[in-house]
Amino acid sequence: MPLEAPARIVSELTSRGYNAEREAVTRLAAAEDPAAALERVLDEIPDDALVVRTDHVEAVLSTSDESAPSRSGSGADAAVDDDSPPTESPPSVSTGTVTGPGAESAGRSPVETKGYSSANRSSDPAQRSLEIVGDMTGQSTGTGEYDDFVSVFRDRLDRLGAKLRGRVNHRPATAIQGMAGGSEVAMVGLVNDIRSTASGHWLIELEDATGTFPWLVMKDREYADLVEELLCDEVLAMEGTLADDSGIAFVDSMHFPDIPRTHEPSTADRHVQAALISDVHVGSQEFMADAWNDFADWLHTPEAEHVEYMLLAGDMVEGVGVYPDQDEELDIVDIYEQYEAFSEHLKKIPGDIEIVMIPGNHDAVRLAEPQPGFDEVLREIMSAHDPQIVSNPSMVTLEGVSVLMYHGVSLDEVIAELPEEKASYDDPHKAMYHLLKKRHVAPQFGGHTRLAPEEKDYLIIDEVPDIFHTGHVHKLGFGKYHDVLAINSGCWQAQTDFQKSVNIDPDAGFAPIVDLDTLNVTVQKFS
Ligand code: D5M
Ligand code: FE
Ligand code: ZN
Repeated sequence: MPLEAPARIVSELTSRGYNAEREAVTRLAAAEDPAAALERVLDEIPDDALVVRTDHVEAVLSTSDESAPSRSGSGADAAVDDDSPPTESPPSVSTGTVTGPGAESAGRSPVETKGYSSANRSSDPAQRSLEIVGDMTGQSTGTGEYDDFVSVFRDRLDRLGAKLRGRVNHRPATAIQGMAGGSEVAMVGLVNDIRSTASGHWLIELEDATGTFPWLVMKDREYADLVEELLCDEVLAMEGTLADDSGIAFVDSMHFPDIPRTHEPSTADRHVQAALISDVHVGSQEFMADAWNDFADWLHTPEAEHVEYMLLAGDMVEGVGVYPDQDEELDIVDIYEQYEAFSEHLKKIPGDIEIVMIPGNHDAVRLAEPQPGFDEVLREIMSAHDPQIVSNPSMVTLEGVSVLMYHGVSLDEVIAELPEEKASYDDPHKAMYHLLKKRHVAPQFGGHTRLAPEEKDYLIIDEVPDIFHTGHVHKLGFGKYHDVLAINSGCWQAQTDFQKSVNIDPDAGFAPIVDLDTLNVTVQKFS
């Protein structure tokens, strides 16, 4: 087996029971004869060593002719000296206010070719900071009883309502009914029902802890356009004028919990990057192993030296029985074997990259959201790379930059319910903007998105994140909403028969890379 490519070296080492430092792998890849060098390293490594370290490799290379990295002809050179994997713009990528792939290839400084000295590597683990802020794993109290539904909606109304109550002079639903016709009124509530009237106006029923009250949006008012964005069960405030009989109010304005325009994102103090990916789907016949291996190889090159974090937003494996007839497209039919295979692919990622992962709807955790992180058995299977395994959704902070990770099942719903120009599969980040505006990752209950009622609503976007990362729709798109960077990562699965039947053309084999010091995004393509 040729061993020029770092990913193959990692596979070889892990198959023999070793993890390896990133630099150790890079040096092996650069040796004159990587396979021979690897054998010698394994011969000479202490018996109790579990990790192949750079000094193990150095010791071997410095006592042999293999010390000089070969500068021509070898595959390792191709991986390092070439102008990196192609970085072209996927058709659906919106560059928005973010540095797009085009800008990246034009303005990028030359690829580092100074050799393999560790001085060129930025990763000093001591400088890292990764904090898990929100993870509901182990916190689930839900029993699925009626009371849980009452408490989760009460919590939602309380906490999202708190973001609105200072902005309007609100009254409870029951108090509004008793006010004089013609009064100016306001209410904070959950959207209970949205109906169009025979004359083309909109009737929106809001519910609070005291009861419900109907609000009428006239079709010619400027706010009529916003009605198309509303989802049942979201929390908002309405202001308006009571009708003469006080039985209904005419809407003058609508207010959403939203991201304050004053939000200023935090950034890292040094140049450090994170790869944001999702939807690997190992076990599917369409899993793109070659693209994944190219990605893993690239992470071992100096061009990727600043990539110190990798966030995986769900659908690690294809799963079993997720959709009808899915078994016809499975490459691995056993769910545990799928995770074993995924784990092998994960091991190819440099060992010094910090990984955080949340589950998705194809993963072997409960389907209803919030989804707790993987159980002990699966954690054990995936333990080699020591990833942080947290719930869907979760908030993590990377060197001061907060990232809300959510798999994204509700995006299907947002895209289905909203008009094309406001949310579409081609611009998945715009669908994400609506979740940010509603400050909730899955507002609508009872549709596609299965929700598990808990005492607390874990799906509320309580703190404003600096980055919002989702996946699921297998489309790449990113942009900024009130200075929050929204990124929907693509996938590592080629088009499935189902996707073909509904004309979904996935963005497969792309890795968006975020500069944590500037929140600029570049896209690496591996397919
Ligand atoms: O979802 C990938 C995307 O494709 C997401 O937008 C849902 C959609 N999808 C895929 N298969 C189906 C079926 N069988 N029914 C409905 N929607 C589907 P993923 O979570 O990766 O399957
Ligand atoms: Fe997926
Ligand atoms: Zn999914």
